[in-house]
Amino acid sequence: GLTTWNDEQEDVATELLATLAEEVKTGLVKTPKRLSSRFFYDAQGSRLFQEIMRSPDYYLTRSEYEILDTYKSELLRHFTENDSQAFDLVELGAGDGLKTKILLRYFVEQQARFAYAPVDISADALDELVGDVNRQFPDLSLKPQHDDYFHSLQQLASESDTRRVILFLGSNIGNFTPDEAVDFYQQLSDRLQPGELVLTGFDLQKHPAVIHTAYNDRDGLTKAFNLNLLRRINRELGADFDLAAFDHYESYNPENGEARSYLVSQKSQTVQIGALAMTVPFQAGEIIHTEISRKFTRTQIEQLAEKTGFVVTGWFTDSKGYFADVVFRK
Ligand code: AVJ
Repeated sequence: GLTTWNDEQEDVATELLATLAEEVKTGLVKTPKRLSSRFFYDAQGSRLFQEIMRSPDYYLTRSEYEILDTYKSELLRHFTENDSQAFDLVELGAGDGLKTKILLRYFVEQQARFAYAPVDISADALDELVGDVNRQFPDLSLKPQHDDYFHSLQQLASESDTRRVILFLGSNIGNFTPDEAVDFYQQLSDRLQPGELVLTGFDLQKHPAVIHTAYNDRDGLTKAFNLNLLRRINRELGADFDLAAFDHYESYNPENGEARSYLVSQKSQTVQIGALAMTVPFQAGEIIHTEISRKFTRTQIEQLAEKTGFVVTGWFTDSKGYFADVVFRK
């Protein structure tokens, strides 16, 4: 019933808070200091990310939007195996689902037989998405899940009566290290049955300046998004980070395709983290590494599929060739 569902959601929230504490405790004593980007998405962080997606400098969302809109009918043919088969659309890291709604609308219009199962680490983003999808597509069957990728993968049954199509859009894959990415697809591969699919949005390597600007936008949205992590730690762990004493810095290394976000301490200072009884010293100019956003080559993507037991059966790019949505078939 509803109570059970709410209890489960609360357990997830409690668990996420525990992992934030753990992350802060271990990450801020490392050299260099680090925090994980998975904690960006509290209510305010999710809102800031929505603003980033509308920024003229953050090309990723527009590129992927163009791809999904252009190739929605071809994607549906992939998803139904050309045979109007029923399927479950499981979306990992659904966020506000803006791009996915292009597909949902078209699939509903085409009377495809499918259910939508969005998974997201942000309860706020998920609530909004569920309300929105219910209003726009009242007849669509919805199975939302508040969780992180790791747990949701573990919950993915190794057998299902309905064909599953996993969506992992928006270059969320970019947050993984190369090893984590292999591990992620390996776990998916282990749980999917032959013929089941994964559609992933990969940001492609391109002129380094284009990438650098996307994470250093003119309106300071990425900066605010990055700094919000400190505000969250202040609120949830009783810390006293002075946000004005930290700056945002982005690096892009075109040799390995890694964009990295950092917070930079503007002065020598000490931060107290009440809930952890912890004192964290910062030197002037010292950094906290907060995010990796990896960019891929086509060869890397094909190798990733091959290494983890998938076959690339679809490759869709936008008109600028900035981004690719790629179908992996188990
Ligand atoms: C949501 C992980 C795809 O890495 O591009 C946007 C998050 N970080 N601006 C990305 C983000 C800074 C975004 N992902």
